[in-house]
Amino acid sequence: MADTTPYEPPKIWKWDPDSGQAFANINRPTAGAQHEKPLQVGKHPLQLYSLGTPNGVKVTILLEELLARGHTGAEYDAWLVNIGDGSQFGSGFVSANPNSKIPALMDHSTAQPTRVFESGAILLYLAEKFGEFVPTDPSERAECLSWLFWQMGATPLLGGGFGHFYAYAPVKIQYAIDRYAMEAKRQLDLLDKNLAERQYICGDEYTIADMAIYPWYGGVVRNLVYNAAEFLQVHEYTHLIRWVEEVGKRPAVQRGTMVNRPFGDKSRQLLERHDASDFELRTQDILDPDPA
Ligand SMILES: N[C@@H](CCC(=O)N[C@@H](CS)C(=O)NCC(=O)O)C(=O)O
Repeated sequence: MADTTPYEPPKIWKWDPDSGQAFANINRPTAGAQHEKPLQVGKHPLQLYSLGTPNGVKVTILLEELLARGHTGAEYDAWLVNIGDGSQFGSGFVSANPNSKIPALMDHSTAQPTRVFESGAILLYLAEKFGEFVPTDPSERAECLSWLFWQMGATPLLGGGFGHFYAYAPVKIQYAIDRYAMEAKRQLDLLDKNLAERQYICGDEYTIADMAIYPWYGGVVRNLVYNAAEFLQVHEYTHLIRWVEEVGKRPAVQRGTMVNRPFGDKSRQLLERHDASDFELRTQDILDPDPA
């Protein structure tokens, strides 16, 4: 348990691997590979290395949406990266993403394989590659990219700020929780007000901005992350709830949120995805059934 007495920072910060911080086993103050491990490569041009967290499922939702629109070139292999055991620090993964965080994409359809990291960059790369889910009209495109970049900048305050101090920190610090609960509610109110006037985040069209924002803010509204729905009084955000329900019903969203998911209901866990039939044939309730 961390010390709760007032903290006077030393002149020079030093890393304490036994600090008792949440995620202390994987976090460290350096970047780069920590062990040798090549990446696995499957049969499709697109190789995704990920985990079914909100950042991971943004990409699998888009890939499933592209396939639903008939883009067979969006077929992909999705490999599970277990960030709890440090797989993000393997040499192969680090060559795909030097930042050591899921998701990472390798596109083998280019002359030399193209690496893409940061979920927002992956969404934009794929949307541009297939000419879908990102508007071409300059004003509409600017609106879409504004909300996409908003999500990438805003959500660390929701997750790394509010979620960390409310749900994960070993001590509850009122100053930190107050600060980030205020910001979390401000963000929820912003989305609610935007969605009071529009069907989707950027207007009438469903875009990569919806796919980026849904996994995080849908998770909060549905109480799937941080167990804070009551604390944040999420029922107040009725327009946001309407949109979450609408997006959540899309078949591609249902499929995308199953990929690389090693937790929750076994019938919704597809640990690796290599073929469209895997959703019917290779979920964990089938591969690893509970004893009768
Ligand atoms: N800004 C990055 C954030 C990615 C991220 O934070 N991924 C987390 C899981 S959701 C991760 O891989 N954490 C492992 C670690 O920090 O070591 C993105 O959107 O791609």
